[in-house]
Amino acid sequence: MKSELKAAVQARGLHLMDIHGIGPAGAARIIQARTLCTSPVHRTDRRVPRGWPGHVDRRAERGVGAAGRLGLRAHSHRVDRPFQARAAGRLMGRAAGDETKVAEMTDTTRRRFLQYGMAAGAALAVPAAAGHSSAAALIGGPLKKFREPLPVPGKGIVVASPSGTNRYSFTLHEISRKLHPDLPPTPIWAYDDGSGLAGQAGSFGMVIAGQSGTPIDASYTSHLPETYPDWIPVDTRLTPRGNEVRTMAHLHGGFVAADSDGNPAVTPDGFGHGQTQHVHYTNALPEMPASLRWFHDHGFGTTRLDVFAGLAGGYLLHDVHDTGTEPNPIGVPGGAYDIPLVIQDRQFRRDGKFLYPVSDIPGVVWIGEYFGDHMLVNGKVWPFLDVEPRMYRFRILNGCNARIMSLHFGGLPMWQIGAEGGLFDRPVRLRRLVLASAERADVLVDFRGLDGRTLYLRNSTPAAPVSTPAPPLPEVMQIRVGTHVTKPGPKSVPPSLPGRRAQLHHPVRTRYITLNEIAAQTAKWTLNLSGLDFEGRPVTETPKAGTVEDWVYINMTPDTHPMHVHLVTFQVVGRTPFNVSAYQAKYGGPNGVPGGIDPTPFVTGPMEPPTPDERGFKDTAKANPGYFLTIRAKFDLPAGVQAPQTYVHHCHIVEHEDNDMMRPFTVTP
Ligand SMILES: [Cu+2]
Repeated sequence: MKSELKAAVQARGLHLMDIHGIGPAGAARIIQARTLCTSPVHRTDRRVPRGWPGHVDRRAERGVGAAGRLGLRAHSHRVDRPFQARAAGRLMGRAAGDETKVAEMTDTTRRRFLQYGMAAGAALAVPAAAGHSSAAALIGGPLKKFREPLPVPGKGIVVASPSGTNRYSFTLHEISRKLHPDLPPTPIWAYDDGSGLAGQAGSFGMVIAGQSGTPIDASYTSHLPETYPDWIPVDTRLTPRGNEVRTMAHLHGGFVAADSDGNPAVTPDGFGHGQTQHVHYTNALPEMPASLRWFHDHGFGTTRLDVFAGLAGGYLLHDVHDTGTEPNPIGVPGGAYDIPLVIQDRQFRRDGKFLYPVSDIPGVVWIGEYFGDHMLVNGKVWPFLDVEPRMYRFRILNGCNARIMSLHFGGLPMWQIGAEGGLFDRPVRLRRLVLASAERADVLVDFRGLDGRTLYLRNSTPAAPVSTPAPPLPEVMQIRVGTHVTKPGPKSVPPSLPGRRAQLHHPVRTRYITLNEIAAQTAKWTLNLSGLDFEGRPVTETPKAGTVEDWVYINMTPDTHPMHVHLVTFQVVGRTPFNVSAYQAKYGGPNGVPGGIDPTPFVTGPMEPPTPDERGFKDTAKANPGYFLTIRAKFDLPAGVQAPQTYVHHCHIVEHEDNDMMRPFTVTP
């Protein structure tokens, strides 16, 4: 075993000490985990089934028959342990505080913690009660905080230059940047607008600024390597072409034709080295008003890795009301006082590379969730921001793979003026902002009267019923309030806004979609929607173009899942508590509870209305454990786009999405 370890170390170009902040014992654990994963099993060859857009039959050339594929795809008949045991363990732990939390944890949660702790450790003190000593052996600590300024558009974040009128030509390639003064340069994957990215300071470095109502054509040409480098651990059971890099840009929140969406139901193989993806972004109104959307990679089975590697950018739309300038006609801060905050957690190796741990389950590389022990904002580790004592607008995006954050400015009030789908009709006052992966909030914060003070943007564990296995990572960013005001800006928060309250009517149909986790902690660990994996046929969600539907996401797991629907923005109707165990007992099967079964007979209380921050249209919403989430959307297609069009909906914990908590849906004529 020792010589195998050594060989694995050499094969992967690793050194026992090359992981930032950990000692040899921790490193050995990681390398051991990697060693166990050098011969991944091919669970499937992934492609789109016959009859779907994008289907190509390659069985003959690969010599893989349908039967063989089905055999490999067969799910375990072992059903995950009952909901209550795990949820209760989680809740008890949370109530009792961090120390007992680990002791009370169920195996699932403990393993997730240790997975994180092995590599990171510093943020966690795992007590001996957990039965593992490796975390205690970890040494070192996280990097020093608040050493570098926050990159902002035009200063550290590149505002994309068009290559023609309303046209952008991006290349994807690997660059490296120092994300912290004490780290060696970190290799990252980036979208290059042709500028060469000299203006990119960190790992998040690009924003497209567009105008609502004006379409944009874009192309993405891959200059990435043909195969994944050692720091990006692919689980080839989940990918269409093994270790080949196959990327695909998706405009998150885009109202676009299916073939411009960047989704794996249309283009399962994605785009490889030298290939170009061409897209047309409508920016159509009313679907795409002034707002922060984002574009990021959506490679089939590798979204978590490609986004982790850096393939994400901002997509900022302005319109005649919300110009982004100062003075802004809607009475909110603009210009240099309108700042995107893209928050992402990461782990680092000692050589500066991002670290993505691998599973310690034999044959498995994929892990259930990726949590970092360093917080990056706009691509820099724990930055600081100098502000003037006046009002600011922050457009906050949770760009983490899996972390759900409860953000606050140390008790300062926040006024939320919009969410994923654009501005609200009026501001909403908040003290905390709970954002799951891909959720966004447009907020005003007033620093008047705080001259000379140092404040912090902090993160805490979200309150129930939100549930996440994320280890704590409390600090996000430092805010240094100066004493001089260059431009005074708005004096008060505007009483109303030219945005929309989400209020849709007359759903023609209700669809019931279950969220299941199967065979956790085994080699057959997967998650699914409605008991079907991504390739499972037929396409079960088939809304008719132009109609309104209610979709009910029924959470059978102990964790919160942020559910994202492509194409549409939606109204959160509410969340209803129900008896998960009874529903599971009556309808559960080897792949969880199938879809289509109304859980109403199992409700245990009234529907809870949307939270204040869910006032407007959203494209991602939290499905909490113990509840079913009802959303309502109008399934329009862009002008000139004919049904049928196939998109996807999925959990935006990208690890879950990559391991099948994703399904196609087809907008039908
Ligand atoms: Cu999920």
